[in-house]
Amino acid sequence: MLATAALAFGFSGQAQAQQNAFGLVQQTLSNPDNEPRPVFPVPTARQLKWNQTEFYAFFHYGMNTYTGQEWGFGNENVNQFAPTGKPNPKQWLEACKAAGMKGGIAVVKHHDGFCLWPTETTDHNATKSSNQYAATLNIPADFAKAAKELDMKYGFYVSPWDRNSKYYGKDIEGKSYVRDVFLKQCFELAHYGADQFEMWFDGANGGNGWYGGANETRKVDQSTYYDVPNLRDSVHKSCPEIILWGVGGEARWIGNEAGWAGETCWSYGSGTSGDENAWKWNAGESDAKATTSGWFYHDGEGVKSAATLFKMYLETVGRNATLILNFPPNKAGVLPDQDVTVLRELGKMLQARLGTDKALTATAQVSEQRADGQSRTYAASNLNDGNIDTYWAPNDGQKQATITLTWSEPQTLYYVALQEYIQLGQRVKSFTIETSANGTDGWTRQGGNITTSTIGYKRIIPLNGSTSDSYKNPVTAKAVRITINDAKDCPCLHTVSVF
Ligand code: FUL
Repeated sequence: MLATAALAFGFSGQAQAQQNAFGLVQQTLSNPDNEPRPVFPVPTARQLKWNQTEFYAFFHYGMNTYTGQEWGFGNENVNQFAPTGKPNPKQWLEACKAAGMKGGIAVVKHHDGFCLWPTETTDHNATKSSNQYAATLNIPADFAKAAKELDMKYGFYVSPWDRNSKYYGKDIEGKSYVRDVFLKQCFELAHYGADQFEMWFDGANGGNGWYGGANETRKVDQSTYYDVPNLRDSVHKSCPEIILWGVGGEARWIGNEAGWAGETCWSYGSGTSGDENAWKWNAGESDAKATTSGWFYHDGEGVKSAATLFKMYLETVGRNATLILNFPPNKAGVLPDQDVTVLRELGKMLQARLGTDKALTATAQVSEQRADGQSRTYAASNLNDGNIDTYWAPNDGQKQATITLTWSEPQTLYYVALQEYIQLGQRVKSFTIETSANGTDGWTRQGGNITTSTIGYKRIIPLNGSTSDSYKNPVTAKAVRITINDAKDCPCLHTVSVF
């Protein structure tokens, strides 16, 4: 007798389990869409969505804004938190939206343990300050509301390390810091919006602090202390799309705070380049300061130029990392005018340089495309149809390929951007970009000495080979050719853009 049972599989439709004539169970994987086999690791749905946020803001605001510290000790008097105006998260986010950012993360508790919302977990919080704007302050509520109004993504930075709490690293009086303070704070924050995209858990950990007056040094083992698996599962129940960054283990620190990722950058492993052979998806996020001194606002704070920030963008978002760029609100709880101006300039620069995709008007051709499936094709035109859900791929095992975009008239070109269909894994290991003035021959390699190895979620190559001076000496060409020289398996790209 033949028994059939359908099993749900993540990728290629269904697996059929069948008993053969000898009574043994055979499994055949049906793949009606003829999709390429995945190259593991692959991102979870929430990791993919998080990656699509690309460029977002960081706002360091809190007790340190008023004490001039970067790492408060935890012994501050709550009255030192003294805004000179009503803190206005909508103004922060609005200014960053003008720069093309898609969201923001607000620091609502830094290492000093001072919380910017009415929490049940500690009296070291803003609402205990006698300042007129503090009593009713609730940054998470206002921030979430503003983000929704502006159609931006949002999330919170809550420091695991707490230099104020007497329970930190020491379970006393029947209380546990992790259970009764930290996890509770995370759950309180989770309730400020089910659609949060990231919760930021800094790695700075243990050391000296006030700790309720003990004034000593306490160390914890961060790999076990914070009960991360429990935290992750519980927060995901309220906020299914949230990525728990850093200590949370769902996205990684890019390894520097200077706003650059490696030219080679794998979405697994650690550091600036990742590790081609690591087993767990762990895409990079680059955290960088847009201003000239601290993460928090300090008197005399300057701001970097739009040109410097544009370079950072190319070296992070353009190298398969996300960019979280810090703009610290000042003592009045708003972004200073100079920051707002630079953000506007940056937005204009991004729009002028990377805003109009010339690939959309080109004809795309490829060296090979795999056979159509029932509801998918793998045609070259999927690369420039403006749709991130369609992709091109050659046959399984085919690790070399070319993609050519041709225009009927010569084009002035500065950048090429490539995007892999990472749902099936990060695959490309080496590629080259060439242009042709007449569209058929005289192919010239572009991109100077830039290492054109990985692509990943997104790679942007300035054709003149310079990230610091990329909008200079454009190429005039009727065709662009991308050659994939090597990949882990057949390459799968959903978009080629040319600017
Ligand atoms: C670091 C922290 O120690 C800094 O104060 C800041 O918050 C930065 C973004 O992360 O590790």
